[in-house]
Amino acid sequence: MAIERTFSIIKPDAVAKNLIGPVTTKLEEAGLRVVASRMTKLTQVEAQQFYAVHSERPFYHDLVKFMTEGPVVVQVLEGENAVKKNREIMGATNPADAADGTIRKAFAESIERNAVHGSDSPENAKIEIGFFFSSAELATLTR
Ligand code: IDP
Ligand code: MG
Repeated sequence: MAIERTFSIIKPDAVAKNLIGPVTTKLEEAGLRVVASRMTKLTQVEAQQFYAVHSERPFYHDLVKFMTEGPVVVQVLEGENAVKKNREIMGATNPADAADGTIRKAFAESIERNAVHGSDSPENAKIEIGFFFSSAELATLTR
């Protein structure tokens, strides 16, 4: 398996609870390397566009509100099988279903306020990385 990249967001709930370090440690301990990282506050339009795939879902409006309530950390993670590895260390969407040792089991409050986002496929990882990081910026930051 070649080295792959995925996209991660440390969501407003986790940032507000001072958990940037502990969340990033879990990612690093899982074998993922942070190759780009930036704190930002999503605008309503950014959150709407980022989660456009969920626009018909009943939770969409609240999700956009949550994702814009405070700063987030957007990251590019690199490693073998990074997309799958990140999904594993994140845990299930609903923390009640998340396995022991996962980020959501340890830090998430609810199915909505669940600490982290992670791309669900290599194709979406590319799209999501491109949403937040320019290719010039990534080229500069790559080891
Ligand atoms: P994922 O983040 O595990 O990939 P998705 O189904 O893609 O889960 O949902 C995106 C985000 O929308 C979730 O991480 C969570 O913040 C929110 N969400 C998903 N399902 C629900 C729900 O049933 N109620 C409230 N919020 C939800
Ligand atoms: Mg998803």
